[in-house]
Amino acid sequence: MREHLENIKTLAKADIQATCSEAELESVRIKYLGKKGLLTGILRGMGQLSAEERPVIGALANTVREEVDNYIEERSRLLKKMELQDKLITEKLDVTLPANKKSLGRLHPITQIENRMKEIFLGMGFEIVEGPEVESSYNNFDALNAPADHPSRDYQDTFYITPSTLLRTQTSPVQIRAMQDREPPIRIISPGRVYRCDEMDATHSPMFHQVEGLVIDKNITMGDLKGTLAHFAKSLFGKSTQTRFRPHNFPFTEPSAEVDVSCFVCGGSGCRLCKGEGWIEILGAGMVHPNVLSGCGIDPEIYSGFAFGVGIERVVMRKYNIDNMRLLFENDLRFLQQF
Ligand code: 2NL
Repeated sequence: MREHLENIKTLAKADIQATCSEAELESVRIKYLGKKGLLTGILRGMGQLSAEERPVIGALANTVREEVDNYIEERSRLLKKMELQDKLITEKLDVTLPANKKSLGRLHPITQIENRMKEIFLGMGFEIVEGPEVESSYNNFDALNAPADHPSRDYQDTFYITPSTLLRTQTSPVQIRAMQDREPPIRIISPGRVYRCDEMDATHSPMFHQVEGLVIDKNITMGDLKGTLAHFAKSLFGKSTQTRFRPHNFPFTEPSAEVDVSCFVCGGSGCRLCKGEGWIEILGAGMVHPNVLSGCGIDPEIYSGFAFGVGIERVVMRKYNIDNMRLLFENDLRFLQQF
């Protein structure tokens, strides 16, 4: 019996040392110390022993039981310690790793340039005025001295809503409203969306953006127009930018001009951007036609004024050397994130 108990102790010790987890250890505990366990069985069978043997074997069995119990506890402590160490290694957190960058987003290049233009004109004392994109054909054409047969009035070129309402083809009607409503002096710019019946291609879009400007006062001359646009060009493209006026014709201005700026890449010597010209066209401008003034209730004998219009997309494309207008409207972040 003594030998049997010693064997059980040795076996239990080996079993305990072979366990790798608390769960395994628990099943070993049940195998030896559980209700139907090997040691429990022996302690239960003590009654069959002789009176001399009983206390000796009983004491030994209890010692073995205590020893097995101690082994289990010792093993349990070790397993817990190993488990913790394992966790510390596998669940290691490197707090020095750089955090995931949160992208802040930015303004669309058209909005950026529009804001810059507003800033420049605000600096010269202009007021920003906005107006409706759905306009009367009177404000969009008649008030601007467009003859009845002017090609821009054509249904092919303008989005009409009814014969007398349309999507504005420029922001001039905003300035017409200002002249109808106010007394000079007037010094305003009107930025916004405009619409023309054009197929989307590399240089056209049925919707684009414009900033128009208007100054009406006594003694306003072409000199004021040139000075204003020269300052605008230098502010937008750099101090050394030169401005050139070429004669042109608009129904709403007389005289009229197309305005070029010296190429901001080559400075005027000729390069790929300006196609060897040294100059880049960015504006249309002129002195407000007397018919336009009188049509809005302003006496052209007392007042004179200048007006100009600039397409924002065109400036953005020139400034950043973008060869396809579609890129500005596709909202591909890989493109937009460059600005
Ligand atoms: C262009 C450039 C221009 C105007 C717009 C204007 C507005 C009023 C009266 C007179 Cl209320 N003119 N705007 C003047 C010259 C040019 O736009 O290339 N347009 C086709």
